[in-house]
Amino acid sequence: MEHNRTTIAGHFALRGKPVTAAPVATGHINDTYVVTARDGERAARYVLQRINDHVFKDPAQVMANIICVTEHIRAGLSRADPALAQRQLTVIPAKDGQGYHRDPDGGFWRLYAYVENAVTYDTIPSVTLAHEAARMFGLFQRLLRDLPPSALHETIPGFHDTARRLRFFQQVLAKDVFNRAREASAEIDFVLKNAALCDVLPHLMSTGDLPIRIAHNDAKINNVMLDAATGTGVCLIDLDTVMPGLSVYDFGDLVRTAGCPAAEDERDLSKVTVDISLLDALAQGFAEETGPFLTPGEKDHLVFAGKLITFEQLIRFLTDHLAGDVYYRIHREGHNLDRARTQMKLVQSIAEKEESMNRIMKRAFQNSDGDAD
Ligand code: GN1
Ligand code: MG
Repeated sequence: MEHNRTTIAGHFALRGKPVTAAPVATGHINDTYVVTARDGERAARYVLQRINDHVFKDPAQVMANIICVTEHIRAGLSRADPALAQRQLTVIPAKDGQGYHRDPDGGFWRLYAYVENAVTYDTIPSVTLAHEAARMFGLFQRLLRDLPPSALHETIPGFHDTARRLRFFQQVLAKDVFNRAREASAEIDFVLKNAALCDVLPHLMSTGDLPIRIAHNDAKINNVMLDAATGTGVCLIDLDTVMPGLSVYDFGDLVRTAGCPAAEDERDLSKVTVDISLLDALAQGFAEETGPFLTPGEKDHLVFAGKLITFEQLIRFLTDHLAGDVYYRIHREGHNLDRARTQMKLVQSIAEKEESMNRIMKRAFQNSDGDAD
């Protein structure tokens, strides 16, 4: 059912009266609107989102996580960089004090203050911004080091359990309800042949080489806001999946989305290759913040995680294509298959360049101040 978005926004403790709510076409999961509220002469902007409760089964837990993490980050920054602390994502509570509002149909809505004078990029525009984006994900890890992972709910269980994703893929493939497997046979074969990739990180978690930390878990390039004028990092957004995880997942998603200049759904696969100068910038930016505390096991698996997270994303897009596009919002027929093909090409490119990429990572961590090794 359609809901009047300005009325929904009026249920939150914002300043003034919401007058407009314009849809924003971004993200594959939630519905997003920019709300303008007027208070006499003054106008302020907010971001209103309807949380997808098919994907997030317990939106109240999602909001509890986000409030916990944003408050922790703001407190952590308040002394070192008070101006930056002011520009962090801020949840505006509902008038009843909750972190969300429920509409009459039971839908969950939330409101954030709009982060002004900041931009996001769907593809990476320069090595300078790649460095800064990776530094921001590193800073995120650093600021959350003293928050125990157990403080957060696991809002989507097994989110980066690639073996579980693979099992689900196999179930969907066995049914092939839409008869789409035939045209995707190359991608299906690739997934099945590379299944062993799924087992590497779980083993290292069990030996303690990869500690559980708080991770963003959706570390796409367009989830970092950069100052519109200077390009300096402002904050991370889309904190829905912030929960216990691995630091290498976040770097891995950066390799996927910022280590290659092409879009996630680029159809010209000749453009889908790892750019070593971008990888170098990502490595340096991430090492700058995390060098002093990442374990040797983590440092050694950052590039592998790039391959794995891209492989996982291949599995997820391909599964959704076979299942009839039920999870990711699509904008054209075959969109999920296109996305899957792009991921497959990128996995192949990472595999080809893996050794030189690992050398770059090693150098970046050796050069970062306070290296603990
Ligand atoms: C989804 O929220 P959005 O659209 O940025 C997905 C991520 C995927 C990503 C692929 C909760 O993220 O895991 O990596 O699409 N989020 C969820 O672009 O499934
Ligand atoms: Mg998301």
